[in-house]
Amino acid sequence: MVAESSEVRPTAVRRSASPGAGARRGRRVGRLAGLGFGGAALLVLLTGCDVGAAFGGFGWPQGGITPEARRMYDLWIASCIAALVVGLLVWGLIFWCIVRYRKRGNELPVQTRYNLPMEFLYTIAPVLIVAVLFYYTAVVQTDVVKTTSNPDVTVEVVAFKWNWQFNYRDGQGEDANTTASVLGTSEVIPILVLPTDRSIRFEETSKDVVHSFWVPEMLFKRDVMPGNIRNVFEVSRLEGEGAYVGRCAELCGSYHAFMNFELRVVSPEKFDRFLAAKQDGASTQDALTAVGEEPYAVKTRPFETRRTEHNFNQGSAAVGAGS
Ligand SMILES: [Cu+2]
Repeated sequence: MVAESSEVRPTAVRRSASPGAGARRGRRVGRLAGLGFGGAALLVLLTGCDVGAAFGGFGWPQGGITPEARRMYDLWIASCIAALVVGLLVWGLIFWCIVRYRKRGNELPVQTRYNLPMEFLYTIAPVLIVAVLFYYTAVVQTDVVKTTSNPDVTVEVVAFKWNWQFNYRDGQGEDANTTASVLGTSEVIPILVLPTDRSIRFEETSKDVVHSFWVPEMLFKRDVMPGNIRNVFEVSRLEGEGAYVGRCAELCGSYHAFMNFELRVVSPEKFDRFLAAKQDGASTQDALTAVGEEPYAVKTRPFETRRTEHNFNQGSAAVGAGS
């Protein structure tokens, strides 16, 4: 019985040329159609059509406030659609084969081997898919990390355990001068005020260990390194006025979770007035009030650091009380 079913009969192999050819053609046409549809979906999505919103962004955070954030979002959505198209095609073929070629008796089905066009197709198709994904990823990544020679605003981000300082600079690089500065403390969340519709360059440096500057709505974070490393990135513009929480996204010590700041995006006119007030010596809170903004952070608050306590468990008097 076993010997009989595993035996490949020459007649069966020969016969495969005619009935198998139709199935092969159909499958090839199906796969090519899937590829074509996937490519078309990728193109449509990369040109700005937001199908992803209907699917909750396929898990990607929505509501980006920079053109760069939107481009990354579009890339993710397009990649998900392409993956789904390929997935549906493959699942469809699997289930179709399960039903179409289920065991009907002891007769060995048509054996198809050394089918060169088929092997060529399932080697080339994945390579093509990866190449297309790689191409669009490289294009978007290059765009996101691109810097320009003359940004409208340059801000130096100084991270330290466990807070932030934001220095508004009159030029680029270490040699430029700070014209105004915002410094956070344990009691006051630092507010990074920036304008809409202007390109902004962030120059990051750390006083101690590695931190990471992260505003979730920018869909971007970049490590802030100590020493001579000055990490730089730019956003071509901020699109939505409002307040956005910012965080340190690199575990940097025991108070790492307390390193919040607030990004306050205001109109260019308000920003100019805010900066002028700061340069005249006003405090950040006074300057914010002067331009009609909330003086303190609205999206996050200072954490209870308990720095006066000898232990981290206020509810438990026994801990640390014996010394
Ligand atoms: Cu940190």
